[in-house]
Amino acid sequence: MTRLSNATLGQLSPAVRRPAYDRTALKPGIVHLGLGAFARGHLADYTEDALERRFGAWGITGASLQRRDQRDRLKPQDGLYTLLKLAPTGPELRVIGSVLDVLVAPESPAALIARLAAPDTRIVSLTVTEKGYCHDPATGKLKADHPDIVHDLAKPQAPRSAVGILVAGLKARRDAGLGPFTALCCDNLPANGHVLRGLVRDFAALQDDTLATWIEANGAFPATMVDRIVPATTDADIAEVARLTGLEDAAPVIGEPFRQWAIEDIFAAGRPDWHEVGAQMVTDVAPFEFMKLRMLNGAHSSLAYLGYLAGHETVAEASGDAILARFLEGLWAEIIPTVPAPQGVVLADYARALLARFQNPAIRHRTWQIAMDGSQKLPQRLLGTIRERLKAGAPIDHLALGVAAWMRYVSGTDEKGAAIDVRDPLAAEFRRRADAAGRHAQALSESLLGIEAIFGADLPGEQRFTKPVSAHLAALFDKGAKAAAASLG
Ligand code: CS2
Repeated sequence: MTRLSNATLGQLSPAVRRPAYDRTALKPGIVHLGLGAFARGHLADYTEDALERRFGAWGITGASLQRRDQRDRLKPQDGLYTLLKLAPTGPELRVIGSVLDVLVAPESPAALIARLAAPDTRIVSLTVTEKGYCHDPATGKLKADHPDIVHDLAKPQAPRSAVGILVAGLKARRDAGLGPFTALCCDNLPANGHVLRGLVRDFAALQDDTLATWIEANGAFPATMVDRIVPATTDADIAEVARLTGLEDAAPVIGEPFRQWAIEDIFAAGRPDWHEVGAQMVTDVAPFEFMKLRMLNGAHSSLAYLGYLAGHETVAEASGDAILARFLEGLWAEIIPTVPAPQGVVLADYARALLARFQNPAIRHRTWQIAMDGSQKLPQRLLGTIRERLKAGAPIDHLALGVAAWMRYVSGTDEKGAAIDVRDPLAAEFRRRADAAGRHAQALSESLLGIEAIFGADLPGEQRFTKPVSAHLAALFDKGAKAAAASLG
């Protein structure tokens, strides 16, 4: 089968939308760190729309921070790839042209730093996942003892971490007399722009105080809320895209039709006209962020743990299970009073729409994928909500079951006795604690609650939290996930 590329674009099936601008005239303006499926299904999709609407120098240079496979798949395709949007009513296809090139940081850190320092680079955006920020998830502070940070301080010209890369790029720009680029965090972190600004400044200060001061005075770190459900691409997806488009594409992206992007409108050197193609430019992202992280991601994680334990492979299956769907409704009822509604949004409607998105049968989003990296996700997805509920003296039964399900999951064995492939930077720590506690719910919950990087110093001493978590964990061990969820009524 013929491979997708500039030369073969004309052979695409007529049903596929393709770049409606002169791609040969597209110049780079954005560097994106962590060019995975999500960024290609979100930032690049919005940018594609913006380019079609008003052409400008906003081509994207992707950078992979670890592996070379993304570059190896996209290079032979001249950066082109298919976005397949799966609505319950049927597929929609588009080939995206906004990605011009992909660099692999470990192969040539100097090339990446040079691109960051190029005068035409105006935005450096990031999707490097929660753990990619080398910070303490409970406090948002840089972990100066993180191996990648230790490495980057010793070798600032060959950085491995996203923060080290940003600082190397900003330093090169300052030294060349250029202004900074805007660093645009597109990960699901709380107050993501603010957190990134602090991490970059603190890392810079460990090298050079004057650089930290320059970044503090001139840098721009807008906060964002990003949303689109984009599961990892599978071989079956690749085959389906080839069938639908008529061309082979080694790097398609599969996502839901829904997308949302709220951006704090503070850019150091301009931006694409994303606001003309659906992005919401706002002065305060916080209400959007609380709504999304707490209601979507909080529910996603809780459902991923309970659903995985109950034997459901995907979010659609888990949320289609009547008991777990009822659990989600109870969970949202606990979360909603902690969320300041963004203007014009009715949170009960948002919750209803979320359930429909989760239940989209065309999207195969694995519970196992969402269950990954819980240590980095729990604080902003569930624990902040729990703290606020406790302060208000409000019940937290459903939220506590979400936390207990995470504990049951990281104990490492499923309800049939099979091993769970727990992926998390703290997986070895969980293993040690689970081995010591066995299936003793109170011992295991006490032990895991003692991990300060997740639960902080306050929650382990809060009996209104620790008691229900431990009781739910006992129920999960004794009766299983579905019965534990059903018992909440
Ligand atoms: C998911 C998110 O993998 C996860 O943890 O909860 O990737 C989620 O699909 C996105 O945030 C949706 O915008």
